[in-house]
Formats: sequence, structure tokens, C-alpha cells
Amino acid sequence: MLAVPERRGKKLSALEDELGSCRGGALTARTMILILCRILYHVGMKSTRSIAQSPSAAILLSWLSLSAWSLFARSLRMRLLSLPCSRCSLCFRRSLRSLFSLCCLGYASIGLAQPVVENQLLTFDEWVEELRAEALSLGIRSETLEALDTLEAPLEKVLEYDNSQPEFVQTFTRYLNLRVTARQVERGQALLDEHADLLAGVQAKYNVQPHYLAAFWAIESNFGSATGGFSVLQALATLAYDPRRAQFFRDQLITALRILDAGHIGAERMTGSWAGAMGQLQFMPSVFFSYGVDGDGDGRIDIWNSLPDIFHSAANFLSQSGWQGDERWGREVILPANFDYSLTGVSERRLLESWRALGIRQVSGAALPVADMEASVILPAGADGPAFLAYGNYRATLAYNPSTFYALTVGHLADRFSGSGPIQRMPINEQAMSLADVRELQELLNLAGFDSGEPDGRVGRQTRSAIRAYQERAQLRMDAYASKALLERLQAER
Ligand SMILES: [Ca+2]
Repeated sequence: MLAVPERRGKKLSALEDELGSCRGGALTARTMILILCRILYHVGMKSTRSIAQSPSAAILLSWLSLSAWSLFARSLRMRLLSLPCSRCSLCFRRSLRSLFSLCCLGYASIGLAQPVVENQLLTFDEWVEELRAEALSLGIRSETLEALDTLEAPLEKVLEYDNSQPEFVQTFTRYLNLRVTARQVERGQALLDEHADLLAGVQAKYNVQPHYLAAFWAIESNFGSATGGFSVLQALATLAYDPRRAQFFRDQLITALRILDAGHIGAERMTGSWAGAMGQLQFMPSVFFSYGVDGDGDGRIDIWNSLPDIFHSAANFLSQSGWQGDERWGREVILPANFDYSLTGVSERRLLESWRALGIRQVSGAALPVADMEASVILPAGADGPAFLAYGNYRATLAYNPSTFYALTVGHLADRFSGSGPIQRMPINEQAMSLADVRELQELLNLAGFDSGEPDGRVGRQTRSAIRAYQERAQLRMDAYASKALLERLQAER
């Protein structure tokens, strides 16, 4: 064992005494500061990775960031939180070291900030080269990255789609009528017959019923006939170069390159929507990567051309999203005259027995079935439109696409494939609200003291919540539905 020189030992002992007198009980605060430093360090590293223009710059900036944050964290941990006092010389040195650390931190921050400005000035070609460097550093082969050579300037058409806002808010009637037609039902039934063996095998493996898989297939790509004609790489590169949601689409683009690198599809056949949703299932690359399945066993996952791969992948996604193969999605119901409409919406879940006790019946007039299932009451067109009880499979559908209209339409189309009739209580004349109408509704709600947020013409959660609060005060049915009638009422009250 090495002997500690006495002089040093004394000094250490003196230091400990001094520290002991200064530190106080700052353990909790110290821990919080350390956690904060760790978060800031990771943010710094992430920024560095995304903005570095070359591997060497990335290494340099990463090192600078790491050093600065480490020094800062250490200084705070060891010195700054030891409360300064007037009687020890150590505090002065502590302050100096902390100041030095903060200077390093500021320097690193300047270093990090500079490339962000430069990144915005990168030409598209320079940006592609920087992307190629990142992809290479992530282990994607250079041969695969030759696909980037075909990228052209950002596609105007993609940006137009991304910027376009419909003039009118979609109504449930229009949404449904565009997707559920007699011809579509007939075609789906024929395809269910044609692929019965394949679908039965998929059902046996994933416990998802064939008529639901056919409904997803119909609505996503019209049974594979409308997959979008865009190059996925070109569409994603356009959206990743655009600064608004650059990181999300950049991540998707890198994942698309990984899919190419794994040999699942060739770049020229990797087609999809303007937003990069791919193949007959319209999977984003990240969804493909997590849920895609090689159903025909040829070693590749091909959701563009292989029906086994398509059905296995869709069923795998649904199964992992909580799909129950022995349950339906939900059903159309009749609400009692005295129904409390504040109970509607997907967040209100109750057992079937509870809804039955409140007087809800099947649309045929029959009592609700007895089953140990939770359900929500969904009103896609307000209190004057149809009402549905939606079960767990409806919620699994929302994982595929978080839209009420989408999930109801998938469920209804599946019912139609199985021989059920149309929705009984569609609104007779559902009037579409224009974006200007919704904006005015939001402004009037705000003026009346119901916070619907910044008027933006979109009926989101906050707007629905404001509508419901207004309806409660006005003793109206609390369906939270943005209707023309409600707008007219608010206009009259002004
Ligand atoms: Ca395959």
C-alpha cells in the first residue's frame, strides 16, 4: 500500500473540513442540476449530429460539446452548489472555475449555433452530400447510397400538397361516401373470396379477421390500385430539406435508405404518397421497419407487390396494436332521448353493461349484447348524426390512423363486406363548415369566454372542449360538434 505523504494528508483533511462547512444540504438540487446537465448534453449531441456538415466536423463538435458539458456538470456538482461563504478561500477558486466552465459552455454553444445558420444556406446538392455522409456513418453501404444520385431539386408538387389546406372541413357524409360505395363493397367481397386461403392463414397466425384486412387494404390503396406515384426517396428528401418538419422526415428518409440497404425493394420501385407513405398499406418507413413481415418467405418484405407480405404486415401491425380477433370493431346504436352527450368521445370508456343501463340500444332496437367489453360512444356528425359504440378494435384502428372518420369507415366497410347494410342514421343534410366559418366560430367562442386557442380554422381538441363548455352553459346537447347551427347561434348572441 502506498503511504500518503503527511503534508498532502493534512491539506486534504483541511479541504474536507472547508467543503463540509460550505456544502450545506444541497443534495436534491445537485441531483436535479446533474439531470439537467445530462439532458442538455444529449440535446447538444443531437444538434451536433444533425447539423454537422462532415464527419470531421461532427467529431470536433461532439468533442467540444462533450468537454464543455462535462466540465460544466462537474463544476456545478463539485463547486457551485457548495454555497459560498465569507470565511474560506476555496469559494473564490470555485467561483473562478465555474466562470471558466461557463465560458467553455458559451464557446461550445456558439460553435453549435453557427452550423445551424450555415445548414439553412446549404444547396440541395450540398444537403444530399451531407445526408450521404450521415448515412455512411450509420453503416448504410455506399452502393445503396448511389440511389441518392438520382435525387433532383425539391419537388414543388410535394410542397404544394404539404402546404395545401382544403377550403372546407371534411364532413363524415362526404368522407364515407367517397370510400364506401356499392362497387367497392362488391369488389372487396370478390377479393375476399379470391384470397380466402391466404387470409385464413394470416388470421390463424395473427388473429385478425379477413374482412378487416380487406377494409384496410381498400381504404389505404383501393385494393392496391392507388399507392401514390411518387418516388419515396424524392418525396422524403423534399420534406426533409424543407425546414418545417425536417428532423421527422430526415429520420424517415434514413430509414427508407436502410430498407433499400436490406434489399427489400429497389429504389426505383419504392413508390408511395407525396408524404412518403409506401406501397399498398401506405406504411411510413419507420412503420415498415417495425412491423413489416416477409409473408411469402422469399427473404424480402415487399408491401408493394406481394399480397402475403401485405396481409401479414397489416395483421402484424394490428395484432401488436391490441387487435382482438374474436371481437368486432363496434356498432351503430340508438341513444336514449335523455342521453348525456358529455359522455361522448373516445376518452370516455365504460363497460357495455354501463351503456346498456343508460338506455343505449342496437340500431335495430334490440338490447346491447352481453359481453365484458369496454366501449366509447362516438358521434362523427354531432348529436343529429349517427351514433356508434366503439370497442377495443376501433382503438387499434386509431393506431393505424388517428382519425375518427378513418376508424369508423374501416369498421363500417368491414361490416359491409360481411353483408351488413348501410349506416341507418346518416345526417340528411350535413353542412360543411368552411375554414373561415371555423375560424369565426373560434373567435366568437374566445370572445364569449371559452378558450378555443388561436383561431386556425381547424377543429381540434381545444376547440371541441370550448364548444362543450359553451353548450353546457347554454344548456344545449354537449356533443362538442362544430356545426353551422352553433356558429349562427354565436353570431346572433354577439
Ligand atoms: Ca416476401
